[in-house]
Amino acid sequence: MPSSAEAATDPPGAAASAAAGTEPGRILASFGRHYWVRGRSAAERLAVTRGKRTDLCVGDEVEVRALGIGQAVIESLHARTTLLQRSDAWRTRLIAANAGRAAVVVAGEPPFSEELLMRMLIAIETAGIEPAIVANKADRRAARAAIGTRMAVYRALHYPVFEVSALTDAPATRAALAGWLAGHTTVLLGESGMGKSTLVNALVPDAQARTNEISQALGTGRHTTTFSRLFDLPAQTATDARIVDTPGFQTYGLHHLSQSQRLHAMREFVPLIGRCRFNDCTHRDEPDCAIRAAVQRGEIDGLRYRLFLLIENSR
Ligand SMILES: Nc1nc2c(ncn2[C@@H]2O[C@H](COP(=O)(O)OP(=O)(O)OP(=O)(O)O)[C@@H](O)[C@H]2O)c(=O)[nH]1
Ligand SMILES: [Mg+2]
Ligand SMILES: [Zn+2]
Repeated sequence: MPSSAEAATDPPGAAASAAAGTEPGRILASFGRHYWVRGRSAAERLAVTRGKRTDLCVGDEVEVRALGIGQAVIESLHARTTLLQRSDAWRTRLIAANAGRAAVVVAGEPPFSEELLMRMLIAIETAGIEPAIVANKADRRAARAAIGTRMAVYRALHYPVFEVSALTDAPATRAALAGWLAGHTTVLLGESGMGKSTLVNALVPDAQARTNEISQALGTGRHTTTFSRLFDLPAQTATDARIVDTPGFQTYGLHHLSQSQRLHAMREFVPLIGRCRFNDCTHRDEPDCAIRAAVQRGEIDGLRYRLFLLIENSR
C-alpha cells in the first residue's frame, strides 16, 4: 500500500517562513489538489500544491506562498501530531491531521450501524486520538430508548458518551461538549444523517455561511456535506477549540492497520491478549480461546465480539 505520509516536513517557525518567502497556514478544507488555507494573517484562500501532490488534508499545518490575488501554492508540510485515516485494499484516504480528539456521532433515527461505530473507534484509538461518542437526537424518545442499551456498553468501556439534541437544544449541546472540546481540534465522524453538521451549527454560529463561501469559491453549491471542513469554535463556547465536520462515510475500511492493532483497539480484549492456548489464535473456534471464553461467561459483550469477527473478515 502506498504510504500517505511520505511528505517532506519542515519545523514550524516564523523565521524559517520569512526566509523562504512563505507564511504558515492551516488547511481548513481539501478538494482533490485544491486546498482552502488560512494563513497567519487570517486571510483564507484557495491554494494548490506543487507537483500534483495530494497527500495533505484538513488540519494540516503548511507553508504557503502567495502568487497573486487569490492565488497561492503550498510549499511544504509541517510535522503532524496525529493523522486519522481510512482505507480499503487499494487505497488509504486521509481524513484529518493534528486532531487530538474525535467524536463518533450516532443516533437512533435512522438506526446507526454499530459495526461502523466500532470501525471508527478502532481507527481513532490506533491513531493516538482520544475518542468519544455523541448520541444525538435525544429529543426523539423512541429512538433514544433504542440506543440506550448499546450506549451503556460503551460507557462501561469508559468511552465518554454525550447525549445531546443538537437540533432542538443547541445551548445544552454546547454546555455538554464545551469542556471536552476545549484546547483541542476534534473530528466529527459518523454515518450520513446522524447530525454532524447540525452539531457543528450548534457550536459554530456562522458555520453554514462559511461553508457556502467555500462552495461558491469552488463553483459547487450543494447542501449535504461533501467535503471535510475545519471551524474555529467561538471562545465563549470553548477556548482554543476547533472542530472538523466530515461527510458521512458509508464504509470505513481498516486495511491500513495490522491485525494486532485492530485487536488492541478492542478495550475489553486487551487484558486477555496472549492468554489463548495458541499464539496465532483468531478467537473464532480454536480450543481454549480466552476471548471467546470471556464472551461465553458474559464478561465481554457478545455483539461487539461478533462484530469484531465480522470486521476481521473484511477489514
Ligand atoms: N430530531 C432531531 N433531528 C436532528 C437532530 N440533529 C440533526 N437532526 C436532523 O437529522 C438530519 C441530518 O442532519 P445532518 O446534520 O445533515 O447530518 P450529517 O451527519 O451532517 O449528514 P451528512 O452530511 O450527510 O454526513 C437533518 O434533517 C437534521 O435536521 C436532533 O438533535 N434531533
Ligand atoms: Mg453533514
Ligand atoms: Zn483466542
